[in-house]
Amino acid sequence: MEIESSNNIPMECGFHEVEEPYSDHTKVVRPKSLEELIQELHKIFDSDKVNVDYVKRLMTLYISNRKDWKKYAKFDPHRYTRNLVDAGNGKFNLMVLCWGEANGSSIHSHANAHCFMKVLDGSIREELYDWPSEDSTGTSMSPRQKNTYEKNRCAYISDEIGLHRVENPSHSDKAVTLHLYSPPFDECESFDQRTGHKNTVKVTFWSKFGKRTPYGVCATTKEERKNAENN
Ligand code: CSS
Ligand code: FE2
Repeated sequence: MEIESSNNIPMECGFHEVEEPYSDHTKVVRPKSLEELIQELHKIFDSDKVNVDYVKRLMTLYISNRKDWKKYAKFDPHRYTRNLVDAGNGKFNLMVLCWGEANGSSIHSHANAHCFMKVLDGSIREELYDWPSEDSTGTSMSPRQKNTYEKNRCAYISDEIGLHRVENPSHSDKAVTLHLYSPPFDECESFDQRTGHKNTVKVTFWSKFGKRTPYGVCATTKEERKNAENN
């Protein structure tokens, strides 16, 4: 008769190396919904160290389902909109960006934040640029790389990688993207492609948590609110 023994269960030893959670991007589990994705993001960003590959993989694995995000998909006929989905306990902002046919951004930086961009619908074209140097002042900027991201793909950029311009290349279809910025920011720099000159610009929300932001109240920070009141 065989006696079941617990000897084959590895003993917890006080000195073995404990792997940091959320550090191995080959072990990411697919989130079944946007809600599950958000729950995971909260856990990951609870820690101060964030593994970029892990977050990118997690966002890629979520299979876009319109039902999950349609309440955030609010379009403006003239330009792309930014719609806040989750304020990430102050650690990150998660938002849905809605790009009408042929809508695009300016060339811009990301305020020292990590920027993850997942395509929820349509496709997105990105042009990557180097930061203009002192000697290049007054000359036009040309892209060093062009990427196209199809539905469910996830891109990543930071100020260390460079600047970019993002656009919906389609003249017949809309595009929707999910962006995570950590830490959150409310202004960034926008560049004039012809001269490389930059301006600081405020970024605002078209809606928050599915509700259209009332005029003059799109501010998230105290200072932003004060500015809005003074304008
Ligand atoms: N950074 C732009 C979108 S392209 S990543 C924005 O937040 O409006
Ligand atoms: Fe961007």
